[in-house]
Amino acid sequence: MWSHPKPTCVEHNEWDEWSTWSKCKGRCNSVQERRQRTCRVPGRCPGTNIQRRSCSTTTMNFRGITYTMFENRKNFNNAKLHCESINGTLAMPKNADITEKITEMAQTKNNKVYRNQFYFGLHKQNLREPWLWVDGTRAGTPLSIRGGTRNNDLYHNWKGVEPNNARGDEFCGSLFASSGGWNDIYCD
Ligand SMILES: [Ca+2]
Repeated sequence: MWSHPKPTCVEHNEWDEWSTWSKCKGRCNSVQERRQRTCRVPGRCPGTNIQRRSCSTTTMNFRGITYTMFENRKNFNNAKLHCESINGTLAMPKNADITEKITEMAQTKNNKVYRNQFYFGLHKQNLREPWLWVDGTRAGTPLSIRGGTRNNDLYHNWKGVEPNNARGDEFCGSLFASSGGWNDIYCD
């Protein structure tokens, strides 16, 4: 017996390769990134030359907790309210393992977010008050901090000279996507 081989097909078109994805741009819940490609021979390029996709969220499960990273900018209070509206809280990385996982999540998608920092569940009322997690428990501060209350036996991951209160009203915690280090930053 003999039968014909099956065909092998190649799709002919004249598209160049896709560009890399752009930076995330947009407002509120419509932040998008895009990529594009060019057609070498007009009329021989089926499909679209621009693709867009949402930048909105990245999700991860770790030790029974679901962490979601939102890439749409919000001030601290609105970020906190948003987490509460989906029956959660701002993330509280109370040990190195969680900090590491959250940092991985921040890096998987991009380093494209505004100033490459994410709010998480750490804040203080004013200069003299201690750093608190959003569940009301205390977080650590380094020995070198001026003012405030020192809690050196508690875990912290402040980066370098942080918390430095550089702007005078840096009472909310943010995480550098690049390193996982913490920074004190303004809340609005
Ligand atoms: Ca700072």
